[in-house]
Parts: sequence; structure tokens; C-alpha cells
Amino acid sequence: MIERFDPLKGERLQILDEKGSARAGLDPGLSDPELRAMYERMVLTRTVDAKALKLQRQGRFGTYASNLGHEACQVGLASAMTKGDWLFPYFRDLGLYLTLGYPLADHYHFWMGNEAGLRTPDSLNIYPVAIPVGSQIPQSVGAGLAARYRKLPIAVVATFGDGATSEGDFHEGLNMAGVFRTPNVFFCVNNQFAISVPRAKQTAAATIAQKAAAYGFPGVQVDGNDILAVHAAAREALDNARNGKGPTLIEAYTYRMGDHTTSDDSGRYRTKEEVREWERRDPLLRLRLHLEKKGLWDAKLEKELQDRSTELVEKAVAEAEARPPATVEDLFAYTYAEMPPDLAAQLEDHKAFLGEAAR
Ligand SMILES: Cc1ncc(C[n+]2csc(CCOP(=O)(O)OP(=O)(O)O)c2C)c(N)n1
Repeated sequence: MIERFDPLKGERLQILDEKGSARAGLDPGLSDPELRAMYERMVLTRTVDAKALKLQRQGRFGTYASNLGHEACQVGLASAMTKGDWLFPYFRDLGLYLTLGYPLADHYHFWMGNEAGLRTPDSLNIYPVAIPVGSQIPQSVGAGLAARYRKLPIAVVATFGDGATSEGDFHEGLNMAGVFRTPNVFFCVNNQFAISVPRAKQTAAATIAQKAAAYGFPGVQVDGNDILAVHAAAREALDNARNGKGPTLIEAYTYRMGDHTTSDDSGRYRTKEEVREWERRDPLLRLRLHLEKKGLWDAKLEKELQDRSTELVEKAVAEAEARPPATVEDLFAYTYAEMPPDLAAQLEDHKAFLGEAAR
């Protein structure tokens, strides 16, 4: 299916339209429980996100990057991944974390400023979140290469924003992936902005997906507010990676509905009309309409889901807030299996500094 949509011809994969109807012949044929589970994850993601913003405003959370509007990208991709696949995430990936099973209280704990929340459970293949934009891309290619050497039938996913495609890391990573045909899926969340810099200033190319052609592998642009399109493209790309058919670049065309982070004011660089225009394309609404059309959803189920999600969120917040505060060791502990000597030296230095400061 990916090859049927050529980004160089301006073609974009969309399966669900804004009224929730699926295009015949493209529907990935998910079962009713799978569709419902996807919607439930999207609603949970939005609930978790909204609570995070409130906590930040109340001073109970650090700077926070909202995920509003990205739920289809995140849940659509994660629900196509299978056990064994690796994720090299960026900082705006809440729905991926929740769908892959990251404990909600840990997520809150991390964004409350405690590195212990970033300690990925051993059962999950999630690399620590990358704050340096784009740095996770070459790392994911290294992991892809390692998987090939070990003959593991897995795929390695890196997620990143449109801004990351201007970093050298993007080009170096994709070039190497193309040359070595690594089992990578590069998932670009094109949400139109890198903080205040619009996509048009990021690249002169018409699409990000078309850049894959320069590296010798397929690229596809999908409607990032259409969970079926995201899921179908991701499933095919992941299958190809696992089956030795090399990497794929997926550009999910969407919009960042919120501010860049709680430190930003997007009203200074974009209009309310533009944001309102994208509200019509709300990814949750689109899947909900689809479920209703199939007779799988109604107001009662919606209310129950909202209540259940709120309850889960409140429990996780209470759990995270009841945990002990971070230690200095926590700042150094959760990235490497064994701490490298330079970090160990920095830790000792810092402890000595704190000891002196306390005297
Ligand atoms: C290497 C590097 N340069 C600059 C920054 C500051 N910074 C943080 S997020 C961001 C914009 C990222 O935009 P994009 O990749 O499009 O992702 P989005 O935030 O839109 O999801 C920048 C410039 C950083 N974290 N790392």
C-alpha cells in the first residue's frame, strides 16, 4: 500500500474521512475489539495530557509538552508494533508510551521532574526519551544494525518532529539506514511547527516523506489525524523491516493543537482561525464517528470511558506524588546499563559540591 502513494506526486494516504467513513479497499480490517481499544487509548492519552497541563499550572509538574492532536499518530503507530520491536522516542510521545504499556504513574513521576520515572520497565523496549532534537535517529539505526547482526526478527522505530529533519542526525541516520538496509521505521510527526518555526521554513521540499527517495527507500505521507491510515502504513513498514526489506520513512501530517510546551505562547505566531480549522479534523472525533457508524459506540460507553480514564489518571497522580523525591544518583542512573567513567566522575564531583554547600 505504501508504494501506491507517491509523496512526489503530492499523494497522501487517508483511509478515514472527517465524517468517519473508511475508504473501501484501504481499510486495514481491524477487529471490533481492536478498534475500540484504539479509541480507548486515545481518550486515555487525552485525559492524561489534560491533567498534566493542569498540574503544571498548579506548580505540581515541570515544563510540559502537550500531545493534543497527536493521539492518532501515537496510538496508530504503537498498536502496530509487536513485542520485541524497539522504540527510540522523542519528548512528545505520550500515546505511544501508554499503548506500549508504560506505567502511567512512572510517566507522571518523570514529568514531575523525577528521573526515576524514566526507568523503563525491563519488559519494554523503550530507549530513554531524547531531548536533544534528532539525536535518537542515528542511535536507532545503530540498534537496527545490531538487530541485523544478531538476526533478530524485530523492527526499530524512531519518532521525531518536522524540526528534527533539519538536523544532521536525520540525514546521517537515514543515509546509513538506506546503505545497510537496516530494519528501521522513521516516523516523523509533522505537526507544522518546531516551536515557532513553521514547516515551510524547515525545508524547501514539498513533503518530508519524499526525502526517503534520496536515501533509496520508500517514504509515505499519511494523514496523521486518521488512525487507520497511520496504523496501516506503520504495520506495513514494520513488517517490511522485520522481514529484511529495509527501512521506511513515514511522515504523519498533523497539527500541534497546543503550545509547544507550557513555556510557549503559540498565539504569538499563529492564528486562532488556523487552530479552529484543525479542530474539525480532531483524530478522536474521527474514530468515534467511525465506531458509531459501525454500531460499536454510543453516549453511554463514552461516559463510562471518560469516567474510567479520569479515575486511572487520578490514581496515577496520587501514586506519583506519594513517591520519595529524586536523589542525585537518580539523575545519572537510568540511561546506561553500566555508568561510563565520565558520568561516574561527574556524579562524584556533584556529591562533593553538595557536601561542601551543606557545610
Ligand atoms: C539539538 C537541539 N536543538 C534545539 C533544541 C531546543 N528545542 C527543543 S524542542 C525544539 C523544536 C522541535 O520541533 P520538532 O522536531 O518539529 O518537534 P515538535 O516539538 O514540534 O513535536 C527545539 C528547537 C533541542 N532540544 N535540541
